[in-house]
Amino acid sequence: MATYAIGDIQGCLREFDALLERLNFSSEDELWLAGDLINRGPDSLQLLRRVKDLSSQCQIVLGNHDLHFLAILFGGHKPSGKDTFADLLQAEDVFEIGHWLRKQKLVHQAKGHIMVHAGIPGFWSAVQALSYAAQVEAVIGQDAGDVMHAGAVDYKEFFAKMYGNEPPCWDEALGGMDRLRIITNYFTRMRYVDATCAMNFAEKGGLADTPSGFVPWFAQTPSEDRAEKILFGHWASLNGVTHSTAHVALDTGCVWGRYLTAYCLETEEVTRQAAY
Ligand SMILES: [Mn+2]
Repeated sequence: MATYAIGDIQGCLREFDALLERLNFSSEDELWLAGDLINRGPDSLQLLRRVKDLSSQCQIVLGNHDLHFLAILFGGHKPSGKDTFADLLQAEDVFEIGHWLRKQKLVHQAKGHIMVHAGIPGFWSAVQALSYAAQVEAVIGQDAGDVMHAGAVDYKEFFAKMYGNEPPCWDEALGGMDRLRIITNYFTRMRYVDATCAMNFAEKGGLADTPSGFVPWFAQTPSEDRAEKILFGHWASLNGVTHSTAHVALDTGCVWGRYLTAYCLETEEVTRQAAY
């Protein structure tokens, strides 16, 4: 039995299938997907149907592109010109897929590893990160029967108000949508952070492009010794390089013509499938 973590698939179904074949992926194995399952690539609908069929042996954390789809489906937003999931939005099972997708996590911890789409700020312990993730997961994954406190945000309101770069910094005192938005931004959009814990959303280059006054989130000194290795996607221009054995960058830019990467948690072996 093996556990394989795979980075941003972004609708690259052919490469995903080829990678699973290369791994001899079987019903005994487990798959961890680091988010951005869809968008920019060609087969978002079929990819989500495939992953949903595999969900009994799959752990998924949501990425910014997955949340973007949910914000269109449930939050009243419109697709942008760059989106490539028109097939998904028009599918007869789009709501079945959407309700299943919004039940997925933002952070997953097991087997000595933590998986998240973008990253975990150094100023949060693993326990804090999991508890903040759970606060957002409870909102976006809400069930019809859940009891709502007065003034609480429901999932449709979350997806309607999800977008934005504010507030800029974490503060334990934040509440409501401001608190949910900054937690979501750290877990799904972060690359570089400054000393005030603010994110830089403009720069998307690699380590050599780190803006003045910022560091890559994984280069921050963590507030505690982390027991877990962190697996993350989102940052294709790192091309798998973090210079840190405690941080595994899984997004190797398949949708940009490079590779889809699988990392085996038990052996640390990396398997790559070139983009078609
Ligand atoms: Mn992303």
